[in-house]
Amino acid sequence: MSTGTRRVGVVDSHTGGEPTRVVISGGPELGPGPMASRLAVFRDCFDSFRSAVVNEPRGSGVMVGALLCEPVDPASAAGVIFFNNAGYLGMCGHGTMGLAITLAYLGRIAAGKHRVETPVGTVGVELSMTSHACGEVTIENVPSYRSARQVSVDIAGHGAVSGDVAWGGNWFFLAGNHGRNLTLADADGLTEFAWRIRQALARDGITGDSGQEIDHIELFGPPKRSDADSRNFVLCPGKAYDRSPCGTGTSAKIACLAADGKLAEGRIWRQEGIVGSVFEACYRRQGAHVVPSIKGSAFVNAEATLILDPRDPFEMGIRE
Ligand code: PYC
Repeated sequence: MSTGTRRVGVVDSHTGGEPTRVVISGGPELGPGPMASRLAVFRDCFDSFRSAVVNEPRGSGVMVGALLCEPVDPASAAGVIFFNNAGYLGMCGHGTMGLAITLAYLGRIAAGKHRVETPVGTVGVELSMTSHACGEVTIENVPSYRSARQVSVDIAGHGAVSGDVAWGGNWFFLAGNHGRNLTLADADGLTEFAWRIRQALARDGITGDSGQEIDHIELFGPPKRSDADSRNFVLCPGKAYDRSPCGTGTSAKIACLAADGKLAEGRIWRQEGIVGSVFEACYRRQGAHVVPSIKGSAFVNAEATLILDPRDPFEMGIRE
């Protein structure tokens, strides 16, 4: 091994088919501030580390990274910053479930309720006694809300598509009447279609609050499973689609259902994702917002040491 080689400890898991790679050692030192300011340090000073962990040849477009951090509040179980092939995420629902099951695997948390600090707020995680057997984790997400109802955008080669704009820890455009069949076999076609929606939103200046980019597109259709209420296809910022039903996307969905009076407080919504996994969601009200609880299953599937060798031309991953 050459001088300057770095070793990075990771634990991989998947939540309903969507991977999470938690960096448990060897990550950059980001200082003591809240997760939002540590994210800024990560992005400004150590972005190549993000690429090294999730991009090819070690990772892929679908991989979501999670940098495990010391929390600000010692009562929290952990702090975390989520990232992917394109950049950084405010929150990540499947990733928080993956982090919780990883911390349990490492013996750092036990069954019960815990708090995890993220760049967009502190979230709750709950592991049951049986979590080790069935991988079940419930997260209580940041307050979520719909900011705009049925906004219409013209999609090249398709026509108008209307959808809601909502916050669930990331910004989403949620469309139901799009005329597409949500099948895994058509993942490429759905990806191109959702990407055109994202481009049209940017072109028309349609954003989340304070001009924040809507970087997640969520299409809905009828469920295939008899135990689900709806099926979705979620396109993430780096053009990979979420294999899980998307925790922040499901939060945004129930915020919209609540705003339309279609889902009462405490009632269960079962969201099926494009590969057939399901998240179970409900909410409690908090002023004008809803606080979503999302339950899914996550499993650890690898524990590894990444080798960052300065002789390797792709030491820090393949980047644009
Ligand atoms: O589960 O919130 C989520 C998520 C966001 C991007 C990928 N998964």
